[in-house]
Amino acid sequence: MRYNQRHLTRWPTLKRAPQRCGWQVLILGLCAHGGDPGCTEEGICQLEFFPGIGEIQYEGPTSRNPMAFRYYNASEVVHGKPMKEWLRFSVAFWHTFRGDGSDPFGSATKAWPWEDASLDPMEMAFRRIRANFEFLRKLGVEYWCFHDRDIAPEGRDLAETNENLDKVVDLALDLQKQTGVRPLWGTAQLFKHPRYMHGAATSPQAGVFAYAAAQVKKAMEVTLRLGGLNYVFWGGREGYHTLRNTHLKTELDNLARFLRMAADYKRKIGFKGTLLIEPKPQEPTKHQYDWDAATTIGFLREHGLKNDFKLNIECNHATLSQHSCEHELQFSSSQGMLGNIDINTGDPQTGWDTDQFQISDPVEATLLMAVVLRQGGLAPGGFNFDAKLRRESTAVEDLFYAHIGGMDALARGLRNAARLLEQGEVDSVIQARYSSFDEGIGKDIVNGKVGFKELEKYALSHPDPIEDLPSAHAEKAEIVLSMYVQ
Ligand code: XLS
Ligand code: NI
Ligand code: NI
Repeated sequence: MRYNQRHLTRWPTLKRAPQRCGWQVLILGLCAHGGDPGCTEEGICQLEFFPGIGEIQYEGPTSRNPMAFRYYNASEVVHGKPMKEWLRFSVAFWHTFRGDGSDPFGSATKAWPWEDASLDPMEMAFRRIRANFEFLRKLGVEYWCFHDRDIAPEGRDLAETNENLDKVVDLALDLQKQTGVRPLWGTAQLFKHPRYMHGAATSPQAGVFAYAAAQVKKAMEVTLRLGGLNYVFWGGREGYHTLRNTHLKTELDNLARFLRMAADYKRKIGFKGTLLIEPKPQEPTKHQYDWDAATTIGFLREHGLKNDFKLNIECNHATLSQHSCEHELQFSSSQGMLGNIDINTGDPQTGWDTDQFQISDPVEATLLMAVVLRQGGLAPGGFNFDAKLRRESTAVEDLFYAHIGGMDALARGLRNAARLLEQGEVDSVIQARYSSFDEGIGKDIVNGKVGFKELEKYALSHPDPIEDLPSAHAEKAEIVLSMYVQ
């Protein structure tokens, strides 16, 4: 999008006189790749995409400053670890640096200062990468997530596309070295290009399967090169529009073949990160095979892939599949399969993947963080903000407000969840409810000492259990929870 007058007035970055900018010279002063106009050879930085915004500070819960953290204090130890280790926040490159506000009913609304349609696509790619690292540094976030195609443009053929990706990755690697930032995960975009209209790994065309495999191979290699900690598979087109033209079993078997090849290749190149599958029930397809956590784990078990993959649970996908995010986390965690969270929220009135920042629901944040604390954290996974601004939020400050709000909500949830676990009150309510399995016949059931015959004998010789069936105290349990939500 062309840099228009309105934004030049508001963000006069490109018109400012060059200035020395300390540490930013390191970040923004790299000129080695593609002749980016961002700086001179003397390391004078001309490009700053978020001028006037410094590093975001922690000011505590009484602060009235929306540009400060009220709950997130990166180094503060909560429940035995610094907050940043529990939370491991990541910025999603596609939403933050490629999101333009367009939707199926309207065109782009944002005119971000790094976009300049007069530049060649590779120069544009370099500018976005620089903007990403400036944003991460100012926000105090140490991880980022990307799709291959949102960081680098496609070339004339796959070979040129791979070269483009390598050049952008070279720049990202330089900037990473200076900042210590790493990818939380990388992924291949197998849903946007029309070649994937029938699916990628589940396409009825073998050539498309092969192309998708080549794309994932390359995306895994660059994720490894960048020191990425995980690699994600989201099957945006792995599903169907109608069963009238779909061979369900062939598609599912091919999906399993594809994932097995990916796991084999991971071992071959020595990528130590976790492979993650991100369930989503529908959108863009009517039915996606990785419907929810239970379906996905069942599929992995069926195909002997359970030890090679974990899940990346996205909250808005959880609600699209008619679950709560807490349910999806608890279910995955109970199977030892919770690897990462794409943190966002949906809108109950809208009913699609609105990918909103979860800013104002401390109850949900507390419940999610309780699952994470109970399993001892998410590492090497973390919380990726797979979330975008509303279409009408068009100022660059909004990118900061959104992420600050999202980070603070989870930090608040973390503080609450830590108290909740440390006091043990909620857990003891649950434990008490199942205490009949700790002794007597309950213990025998758990230990496999009895079968139907022994249980019938027990039932015939004991009073009907209805006589002392305890209350579930559901409302009391909610009151106890509410005592911990601050
Ligand atoms: C879309 C997905 C996508 C994945 C990465 O709904 O959430 O953004 O996280 O491909
Ligand atoms: Ni996601
Ligand atoms: Ni999503």
